[in-house]
Amino acid sequence: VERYNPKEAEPKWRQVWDERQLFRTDNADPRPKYYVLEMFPYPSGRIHMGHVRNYTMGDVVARYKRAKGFNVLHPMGWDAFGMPAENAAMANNVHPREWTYANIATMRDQLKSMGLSLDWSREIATCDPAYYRHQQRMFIDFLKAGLVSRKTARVNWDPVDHTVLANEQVIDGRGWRSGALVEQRELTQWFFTITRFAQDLESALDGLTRWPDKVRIMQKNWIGRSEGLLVRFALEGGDIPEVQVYTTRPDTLFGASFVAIAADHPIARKAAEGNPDLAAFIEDCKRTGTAQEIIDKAEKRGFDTGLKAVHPFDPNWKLPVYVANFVLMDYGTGAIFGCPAHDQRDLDFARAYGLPVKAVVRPEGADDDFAVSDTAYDGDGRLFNSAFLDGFGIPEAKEEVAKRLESHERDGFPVAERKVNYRLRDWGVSRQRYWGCPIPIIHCESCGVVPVPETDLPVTLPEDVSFDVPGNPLDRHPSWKHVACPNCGKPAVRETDTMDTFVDSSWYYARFTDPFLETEPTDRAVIDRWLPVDQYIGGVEHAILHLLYSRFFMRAMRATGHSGLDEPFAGLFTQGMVVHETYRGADGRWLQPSEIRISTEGGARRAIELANGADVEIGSIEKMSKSKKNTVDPDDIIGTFGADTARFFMLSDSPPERDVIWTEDGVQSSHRFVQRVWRLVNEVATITGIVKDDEAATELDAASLALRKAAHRALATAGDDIERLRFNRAVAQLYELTNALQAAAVGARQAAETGGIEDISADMRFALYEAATILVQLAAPMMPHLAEECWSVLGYTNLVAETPWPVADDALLVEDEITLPVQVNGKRRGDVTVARDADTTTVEAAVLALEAVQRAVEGRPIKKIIVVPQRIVNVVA
Ligand code: ANZ
Ligand code: ZN
Repeated sequence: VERYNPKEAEPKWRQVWDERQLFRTDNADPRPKYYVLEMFPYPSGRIHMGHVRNYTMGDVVARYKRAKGFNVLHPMGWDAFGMPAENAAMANNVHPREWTYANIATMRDQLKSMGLSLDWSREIATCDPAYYRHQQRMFIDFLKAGLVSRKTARVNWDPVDHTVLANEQVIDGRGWRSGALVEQRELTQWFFTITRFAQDLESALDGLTRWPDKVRIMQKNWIGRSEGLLVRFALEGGDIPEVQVYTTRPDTLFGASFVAIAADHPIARKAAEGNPDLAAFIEDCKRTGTAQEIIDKAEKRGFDTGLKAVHPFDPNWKLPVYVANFVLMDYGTGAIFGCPAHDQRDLDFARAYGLPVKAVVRPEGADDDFAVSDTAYDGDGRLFNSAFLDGFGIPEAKEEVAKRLESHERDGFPVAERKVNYRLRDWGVSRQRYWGCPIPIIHCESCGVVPVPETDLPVTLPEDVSFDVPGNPLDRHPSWKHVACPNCGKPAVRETDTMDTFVDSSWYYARFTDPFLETEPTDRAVIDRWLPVDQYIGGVEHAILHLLYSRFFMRAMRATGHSGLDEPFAGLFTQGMVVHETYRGADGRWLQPSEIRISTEGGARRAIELANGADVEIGSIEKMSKSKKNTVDPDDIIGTFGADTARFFMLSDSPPERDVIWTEDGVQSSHRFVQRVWRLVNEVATITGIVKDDEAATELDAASLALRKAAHRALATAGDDIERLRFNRAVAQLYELTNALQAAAVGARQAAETGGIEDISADMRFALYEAATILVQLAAPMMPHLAEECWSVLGYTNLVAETPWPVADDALLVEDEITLPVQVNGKRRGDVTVARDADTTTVEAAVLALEAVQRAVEGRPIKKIIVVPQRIVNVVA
């Protein structure tokens, strides 16, 4: 046969699928539903290998579930708002919309060339007013339900992108996109009150059993639940009577050596009046970021206010009160008591300011002079140096302190109160950018904040904007923001902030269930049937933000009647990255894989630069990235080898949760497999012709039976592997079946050479044809184009993509032979293979016939043979 030509076959089959609308999903289809979704792409320009891997995995699941009889929803869209479009506008003077839609067009074609079984009729782009009008509607619904708030807050300001960043978008003190050092600014911002659901977001994680543990742990840590105590300390030396601190370690109260408050704590502000040095210190503190990481790394600094805090268990014990840079205003109460012996931050602080360090918890077995020097002790142990707590364990001591202070009153109120705290903050969604969803609010001098009436939605972005100066183009647009107040009709201004693009991606999966609906974001009946997404697949880099925001959104949508569910994603899979070797030329330039050639001489790999023949340094294997130039363009691979080869390679080389190393050899070998399957299926078709099911013999000869067993075993195992997303193992099954089928086909051909093809037994023809059929069906989710081509070679007139998944015959899955170890006088001499149900006499005869046994017996008389059924045989001579 001719070589398989993907360039011809692939577009042909895609057209057939298209014409038959095979992957269009009907919401009214009564079959059980299966919703498989991959994280939708940002239209950055071109797809990369990470996309190829992600979407191939999802497509295998979609095609498999479709064959298993599910009504599958497998949609695709574009996370289309965001800064890069504006950056491109600034750099190349092209409108963000044009840039975005041009990229979408390119990437859509690229994705289509992969042969993904997507329902393209449901495609959405988040920058389309037909999408974001519903987001604006939900914003208003959330606002009315108290799930949106407007607060003045100190925010992270990116001086390069000229926008606010969420804490999560500040990495090592720098903007996650621009890399610029983040500054602090005081701004009025819109927030989603995600903290309302903190407790539920945390506790519901336990029910997400089909999520990776690591993702659940990351979310748990992010939400950061802690159980503690609010303790009131009386203050002396000023007008303010007391300060309330939050502590999770009330057991360490007898080790307290100071009280510290945040720079923007009201007491600090008050104390700074008439104390210019303190005022200057406070100003200085505010310049460091609000993100936890920045604070953890900064040097601990403080300023003594002169105030004294009275220890709650000893009126004569006075603690100094500092303003400290490591205490945050927006956590707990913005005030702490410091216990240096048992908290590292407090210890660093105490050492810097010469404060006492008194240990009150010591590990089991330590003696009375247990002390800490440079490292705080935060381990387990027993209380000492602690009055009535001496000898208590930590939990008991915590409980005792809580109980005593709770029942102790000052000025008619308990001195302490138990409190569960969360590290989670409300989600600031205001962005001072153009290319985002406008926040549908109008500010009126008389009426205040007025939501845009539903009939006026969507609030669309103006087209005529400029990007020649920094700042928000919406804000400086001459007319866009000036409107009449919907309430009183007086001149008013629009909100010029747009929403964080994470809002767009927090509900797109819900919109996919009915993207045609114009009047509402979602249809309750439809969304509640489709959601949760059965299998969500994407990168682990979204483990916290995107997934947490989506979980919040589902809850908020439920609270406002847009859905009846809490959790958007029942199953989550986080795939590994695509990595590749890096190359550097003699002058240190990064080189693309296509710019070099590798040769192997005497076992050593050497690389040269194609352009000049110079030596190239082969560097470490790293995530494909433009900066290191170690990328391979999916278009090149698909153009050269076809989509099926690229897909197959992505599935075959390593477990899907691990990184896969892209290598030229790997791609070549995947392509050889494509060709091999093609030749093999053609060979089988030639030998067998079309074999009908009813030609199955009841009693097959041994070789035919063995082939049938191999095929059914591969079928059962691979199906199970795909269910569990163990794609590389499913691939291994495909290889095994191919080997078995090839061996059988060669054997049959040899037998036929003496006679003619017509001399191949009916049994074998049946088994070959069946095995080839199963092989093609197993291959179909992974290499869908090749599978269709092979399917028609086998004479099937329908499409493999519309053929139900074959059912493995249980009778063929049982192993009916068994191998038992054989011992002679207690020493292992060999194995015997017998029928599973063989009787003792048969087993004995088979054992005695073994050459190894005869040699070991050396002619001595056999005293007895002990057969332990299914286990072992012992010969006593
Ligand atoms: C006394 C103490 C002694 C503390 C000790 C810890 C160890 P988590 O578990 O994360 O909730 N803290 C409270 N509010 C703070 C704020 N606004 N800024 C900085 N630190 C703050 O942490 C709770 C602990 O962090 C609290 O318990 C408090 O210090 C500190 F041996 O109180 B602890
Ligand atoms: Zn008004």
